[in-house]
Amino acid sequence: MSRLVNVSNRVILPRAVASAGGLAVGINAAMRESGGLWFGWSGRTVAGAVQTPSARVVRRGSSTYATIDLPRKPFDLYYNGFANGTLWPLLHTFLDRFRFRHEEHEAYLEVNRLFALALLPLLQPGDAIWVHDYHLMPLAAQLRALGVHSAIGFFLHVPFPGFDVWRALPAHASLLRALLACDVLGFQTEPDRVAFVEAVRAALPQCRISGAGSIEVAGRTVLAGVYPIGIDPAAVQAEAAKAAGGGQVHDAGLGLQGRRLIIGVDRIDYSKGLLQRFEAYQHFLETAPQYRSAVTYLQLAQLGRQRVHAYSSMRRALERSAGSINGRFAEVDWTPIRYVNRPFPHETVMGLLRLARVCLVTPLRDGMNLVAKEFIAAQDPSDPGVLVLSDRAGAARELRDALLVNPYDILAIAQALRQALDMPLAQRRARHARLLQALHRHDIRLWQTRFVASLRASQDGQEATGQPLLFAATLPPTQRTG
Ligand code: ADQ
Repeated sequence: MSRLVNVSNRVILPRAVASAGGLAVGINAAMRESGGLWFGWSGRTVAGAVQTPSARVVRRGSSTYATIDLPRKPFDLYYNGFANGTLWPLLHTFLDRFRFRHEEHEAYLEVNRLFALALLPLLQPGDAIWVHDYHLMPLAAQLRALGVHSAIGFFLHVPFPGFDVWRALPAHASLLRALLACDVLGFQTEPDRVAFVEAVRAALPQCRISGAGSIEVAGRTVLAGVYPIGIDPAAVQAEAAKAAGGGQVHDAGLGLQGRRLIIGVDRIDYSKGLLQRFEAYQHFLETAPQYRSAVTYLQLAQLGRQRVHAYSSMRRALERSAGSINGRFAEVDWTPIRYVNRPFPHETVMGLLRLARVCLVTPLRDGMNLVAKEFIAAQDPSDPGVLVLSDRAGAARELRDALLVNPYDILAIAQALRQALDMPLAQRRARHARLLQALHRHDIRLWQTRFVASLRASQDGQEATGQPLLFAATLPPTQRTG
């Protein structure tokens, strides 16, 4: 079987200090499944003139990790500028945070070219190349320009917006054209795939689009499919149970002193709806005083992208909000909200999720959201907690038995929080059992095997298997009860 080559902006070596980020979780799982090569940035930048970096290669078991350092100035314009100042807000439909600067766009193309040049000598004939996420949209086209004929797939971990939003990007057509240098394009949900295909239809009229998700461009066929990312429920369950049995998580449990734990676990990002969530918690404490002193809200919020202004100002706003909630409601023996910026090992986070009676996952927009899935898997099935989930997260399409909320609706979140805390055990168990089934139906293994099968099928010129998955995808996003 041909070798799988994963490419992402950042490579995380196994057993590196825990890093928050769904992409790393996903690629690690893909590497465990099939071995192969993972290529990307090392996390280091270097001063001086731009030149083609050469990769540092490390082997661990059946996997090889190849990392490159990147020149500081273009890296900053590429990563903090175009990737996270332009594409991230655009793809999440936050046009008010979107900006476009020509020099950042040029640096983005330049860094993608450096990726392609550094990857080229590592490639072997017959490799299947899987490129991850919005940082590397032009990479396939750059590789083709260097003469690479291997099968190339691209998976977008974040949403794809409607064309009216996408076209705000001056380079919208050229980026679409670059993506069509791939053989397979993967999306988290059917609406993301449809939005992408519609953007191609509108911006590139020379492409022919068939109902089955094939796009014909210059005599080639590109498959646009849906591959919702999942987790390994059994592994999370085991990790959570182990972590809850001792150490830090056990101590945290004792520290609750019988109070029920409400938890949130996110990277600090305006897309995660943290400010609205804090406001909803404040409203909950105001309007349901009987819960004061009876609950503790723990929010793990890992810092990142601090060189992007929107992120540093979000951090300050969250500190102010948590401080003001505590100032207003705290008692000498009760802290309403514990807001923690420190990263924790994955196992500890899973253990804390298991301790919680309610998990608040309320992004304003999210490609999938793995925390929602991890929370379900981490629960004790005999006494499970309740998930309050944004209907604007990709995960809401599968996790219909969560309490679904509009993340902008503060009152609805506060109301769902009360409903979750009051939910009888029988209902919690029934919902949890159905949610767990949904996790097993679309786990991480299926994500990786379906995508790789599509990629290899395109390599063999066979019909690929990226048809949309129709779970609860067609149901309206209303809340179920019972
Ligand atoms: P992210 O936006 O990073 O991922 P998410 O899917 O929730 O979001 O994954 C975060 C991961 O990091 C989870 O495994 C979580 O446990 C971990 N994590 C988060 N905060 C942490 C903390 N404070 N300490 C330790 N670990 C923490 C992107 C997209 C998502 C998509 C994933 C995967 O934005 O929509 O689900 O990729 O495709």
